[in-house]
Amino acid sequence: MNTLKLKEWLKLYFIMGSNNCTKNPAYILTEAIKGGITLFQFREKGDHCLLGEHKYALARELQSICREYKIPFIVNDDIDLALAIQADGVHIGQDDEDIQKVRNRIGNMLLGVSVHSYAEALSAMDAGADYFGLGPIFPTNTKKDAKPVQGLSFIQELRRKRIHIPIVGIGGINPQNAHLVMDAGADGVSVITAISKADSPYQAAAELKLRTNLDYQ
Ligand code: 3NM
Repeated sequence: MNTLKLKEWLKLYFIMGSNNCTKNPAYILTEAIKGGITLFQFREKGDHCLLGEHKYALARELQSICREYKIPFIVNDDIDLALAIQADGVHIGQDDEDIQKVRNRIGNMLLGVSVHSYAEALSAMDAGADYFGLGPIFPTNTKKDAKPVQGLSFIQELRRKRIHIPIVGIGGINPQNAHLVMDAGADGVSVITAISKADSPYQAAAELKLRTNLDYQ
């Protein structure tokens, strides 16, 4: 897909599943969109997550909100779900289905891949990834099996090695530190808690937007 458009989509990348929410997920997503998120990933994973038809129903509900506001809707990991509801894309990790196989199954849909080393980045690119998620940049409690904190240096390393594929940072990103991730060379920031558990998801998204556009000093 067009790289410039993809980079616009990735700027403020909000991820959420029902177990990341202390309020109604549809309400949080709508507020986050109004605050300025540019893409949404449905990630129904971990303790107490919804399964089967309940998961499917929430995906449809959140997808319809994204469609109303013209925000791309990406599904984490669950390729069958993404295909069944015609999502705009999928995001997978290294422990999920083989990247090349996923690319073959989804055709031209957007494909994001989490990578943790230069070697993983090269093979994900070869297999057809459209963008990378790099993390955890800062400490996070949200993902139980997160790798050790990478800091900003992995983003800088990939840029130094002339990897030009779009990159989003993930893990512990909030309005106070988001500008550091952009300064390191990322095209966008992905957040869960900073928006999903904020008192005002609208305000949190608006602050992140301001700071990822680097209007903020
Ligand atoms: N992936 P929060 S860290 C889903 O390092 C996820 O690949 C990570 O949540 C990775 O914004 C992470 O609440 C959790 O820290 C991000």
